[in-house]
Amino acid sequence: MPKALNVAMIGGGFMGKAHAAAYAAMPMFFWPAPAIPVRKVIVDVSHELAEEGRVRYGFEEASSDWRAVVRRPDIDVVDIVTPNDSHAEIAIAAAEAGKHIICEKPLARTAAEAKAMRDAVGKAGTVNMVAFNYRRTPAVALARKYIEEGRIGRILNFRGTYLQDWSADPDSPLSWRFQKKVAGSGAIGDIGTHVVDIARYLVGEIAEVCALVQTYHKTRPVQSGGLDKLGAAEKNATAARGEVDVDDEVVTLLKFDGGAIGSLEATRNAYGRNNFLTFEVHGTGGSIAFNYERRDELQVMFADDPADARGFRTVYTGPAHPYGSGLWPIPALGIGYTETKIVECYDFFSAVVGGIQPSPNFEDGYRTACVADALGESGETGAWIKVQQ
Ligand code: NAI
Ligand code: SOE
Repeated sequence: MPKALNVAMIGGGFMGKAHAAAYAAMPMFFWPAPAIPVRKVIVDVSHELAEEGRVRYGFEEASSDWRAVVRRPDIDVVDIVTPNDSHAEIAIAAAEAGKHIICEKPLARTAAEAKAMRDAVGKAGTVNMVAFNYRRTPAVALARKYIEEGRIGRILNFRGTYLQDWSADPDSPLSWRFQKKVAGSGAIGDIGTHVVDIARYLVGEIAEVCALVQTYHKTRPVQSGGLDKLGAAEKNATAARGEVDVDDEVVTLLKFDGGAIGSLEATRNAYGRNNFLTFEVHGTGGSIAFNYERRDELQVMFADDPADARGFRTVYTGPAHPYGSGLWPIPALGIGYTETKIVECYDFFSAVVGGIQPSPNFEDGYRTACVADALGESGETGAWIKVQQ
């Protein structure tokens, strides 16, 4: 039987729900499971919230003291699903206590914070992962497989977008995602980093950026409560307004270490776009296109297709593709957000049991944070900025 490993999950909001669902479901999909994640303790800011999370998400215990919990000898894994300002403090304490850590993205508010986290897990020698789950969509992993196999040839260009509209309304609430001291940055860190992670996964390190960064709505109505209601649930034009000190949108050119070029756009103000995370990769041997809103599908064109059959084909992911053995038995039954988190959970526990570092780990999270910092600096100065590495 797989070994049971005790998880302490810090935070019980949107990602608390996603991670708890993945802990419960992972062994049902991937069997034999690398380990059985035991939902041991959930921590939130108050005992009432933690207790609600315990009942709702199936944890054995509830606590409002993460410092005490991460030191407990019976805890194997610390899962950080709090807003960005607490990632570093919790992760460093968990590393010092010798725990394996999975931390939500962005790894931290700045590259300096991310570096301290990377150094702490390096010193501890424990397994660490940053939860950029979109690269675990089977179609995205399939794109990587084609690229690794050389089927797209040498990569010339990467074009990535992440477009949402949940904050397009200027009266949608000012949550922690619009406060620099909590979030670090706006669209850059929140969603741009997902594209950076995919770009690094598929193409390699980003060497230089030249970005335009805009904040369209400088104030928003202050939101009640700590949970981010992500725009739609509370629109109150009469509430007191607070200052937005993060970016709404970033548009950038990219130069990669390996010689490829590209672009990235990220905004949460694009009316009509929901979770429009897309990329197109052009190589000397073909092209690949993906849109998360149609995440069962990968569009592929191979340059050596017969002349009378040239064009994109649609590959529906299924058992023949990455993670297919654990997911559903027929292509296009439907991959959802939860499946990406189940796969992430599977890869994380496989790494813990196998004693290897998964990818993306804190080193990757740090490098992505360096790109995010460079985007912010380029937006301010208007200059091409070399990414610190
Ligand atoms: P949320 O606002 O829905 O929930 C945050 C939770 O953390 C709340 O329960 C809050 O009370 C709790 N919390 C805050 N400070 C705490 C502390 N010091 N100790 C214990 N609990 C604390 O936030 P959400 O959307 O779940 O975001 C959490 C993290 O996950 C962020 O870093 C965010 O960027 C990331 N995220 C990642 C996604 C992905 O697709 N990988 C999707 C959504 C969020
Ligand atoms: C809000 O933009 C958000 O919840 C991000 O924080 C997540 O990372 C993204 O996956 C979904 O949208």
